[in-house]
Amino acid sequence: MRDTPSKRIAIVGPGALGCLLATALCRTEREIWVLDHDSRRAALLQHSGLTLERAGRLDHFPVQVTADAKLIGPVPLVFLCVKSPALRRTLPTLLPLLTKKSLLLAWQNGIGHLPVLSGAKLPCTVVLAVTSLGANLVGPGRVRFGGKGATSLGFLGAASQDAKSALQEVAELFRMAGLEARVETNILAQVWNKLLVNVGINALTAIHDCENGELLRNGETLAVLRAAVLEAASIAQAKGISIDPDPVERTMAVCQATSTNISSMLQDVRGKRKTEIEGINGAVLEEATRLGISVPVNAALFASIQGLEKGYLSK
Ligand code: KPL
Repeated sequence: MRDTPSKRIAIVGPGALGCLLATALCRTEREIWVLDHDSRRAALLQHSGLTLERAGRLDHFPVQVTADAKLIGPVPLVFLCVKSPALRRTLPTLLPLLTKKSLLLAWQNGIGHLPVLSGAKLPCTVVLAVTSLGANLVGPGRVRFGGKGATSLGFLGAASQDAKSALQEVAELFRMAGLEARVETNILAQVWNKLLVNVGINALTAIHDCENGELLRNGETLAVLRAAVLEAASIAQAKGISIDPDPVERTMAVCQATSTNISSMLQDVRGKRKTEIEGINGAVLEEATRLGISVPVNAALFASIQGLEKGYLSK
């Protein structure tokens, strides 16, 4: 028998992170539904389920997968795991899932999604989820664990007392699923802390077609990583955002912790998809231009990825 809808969680987008979170949450007694805009893939995953590869082990998880949000219906918890370029077209399709009591957790990298979410007239409460978990999609519905990482959760805008209690329960649910999670009052600082990591890792791994850990083993890439992160940190400081100290060391630590991971941007480039570059190095460049600060390394990384995208998207 199916659980009541109040136990249902909808995960939007069966990409690497969406699949990883779905498989982790299958360990709780919640009913996991995956919403996929691609109805053929949805039918395939509904039939074959999701597979997690971790430490040489394969675990299989049957989940409900559909392309029709109405089949899922209103749920208390929605994980929005599509990449930021797909956000605008995805938000209107979520309306059947959302009520004023729903929490919508947005997992996008960078900062490009913030104005889109703030400007969307959604009936629910929006939560930003910032994670350094690593995940690689190795086939439809098949995800390889790419490294442990903590997740920070915090509200995009004002939140009611009920929403605050619901978010504490989400953090508890994460712990039950074996994931590290905490609720933050200043989530914007965490968004920028993560942005700085993505600024240093994502474009460089995509340009050099290498695993995250490789950036540490090459003097040249390490110098670019350092310069890009320091430029972005200077923008955060100019904006009065209280990022954590030592952003370069933190970025290097993430490279180490996810050393065999293929960054999400490299996965996108290999899959010939639009990347999140506009919301990462592109957003740093945009903020810098507004502030009249020069960020040549971020500008060069932005231009290189746009060049790669142009090569395969125009075909
Ligand atoms: O967030 C990531 C990504 O690939 O987008 C990191 C943390 C760099 C892991 O690969």
